[in-house]
Amino acid sequence: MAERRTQKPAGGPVGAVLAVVIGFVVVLGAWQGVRVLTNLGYEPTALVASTAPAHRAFVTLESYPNSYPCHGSASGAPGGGGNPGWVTFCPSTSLQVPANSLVTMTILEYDTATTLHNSFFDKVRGTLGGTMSLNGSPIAGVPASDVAHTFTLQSLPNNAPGQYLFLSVPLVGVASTAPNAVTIAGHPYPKPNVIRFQFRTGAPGTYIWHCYDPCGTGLGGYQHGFGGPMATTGYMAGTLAVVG
Ligand SMILES: [Cu+2]
Repeated sequence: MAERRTQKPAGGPVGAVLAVVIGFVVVLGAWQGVRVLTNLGYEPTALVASTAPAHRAFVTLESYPNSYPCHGSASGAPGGGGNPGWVTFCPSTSLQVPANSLVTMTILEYDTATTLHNSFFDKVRGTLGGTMSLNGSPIAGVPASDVAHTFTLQSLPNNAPGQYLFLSVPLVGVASTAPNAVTIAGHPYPKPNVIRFQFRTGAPGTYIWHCYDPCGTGLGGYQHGFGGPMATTGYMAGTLAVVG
């Protein structure tokens, strides 16, 4: 389980005023988030309607506990590739979206959780409204123990200031007891969690994205889980090309 920070209550009248102000900001923030997600829902109609068609993009990814759905086999046998047991994103980790655009991203999460090493990544960061929707409900974060993978997008070293981009969302795992519900590439999977969020792109450029959940193999201690698929583009790492 992740460590939880507890906050001491501030004492005296200053503390009381501060508490009211903080409470107001929290309520305002929550309202803003819900307002944005009311538009978002499953069809972000209002936000999309206010954005010219040329500047909208929709990206769908899936994440699986193994590689059968999207890695082929060199031997010609059905699916899985060289490491069928590796966790992976599908159908491709090479993404492309238009510059200066509103991107709506949907991720179908079929894997179970592995507790994060770093609870920075259990919060939603850098998306429109600071929120994402989980099966249609807006959330801003989850317990670190609920996370299966993260989708963390960032600039490459030496990107120009107009090409700075950072966002991270926790991809909530399905329950380990969830029954199988679908068959993909001949293999059974549970009903996925549907995660949706939006972000805006700026100037054309190349960006990278990565999972920061220790879902991989190899290494040990606090490095545990950061080898194998976590160290391989096409599995838990990819690129985002923003094109003009
Ligand atoms: Cu992962």
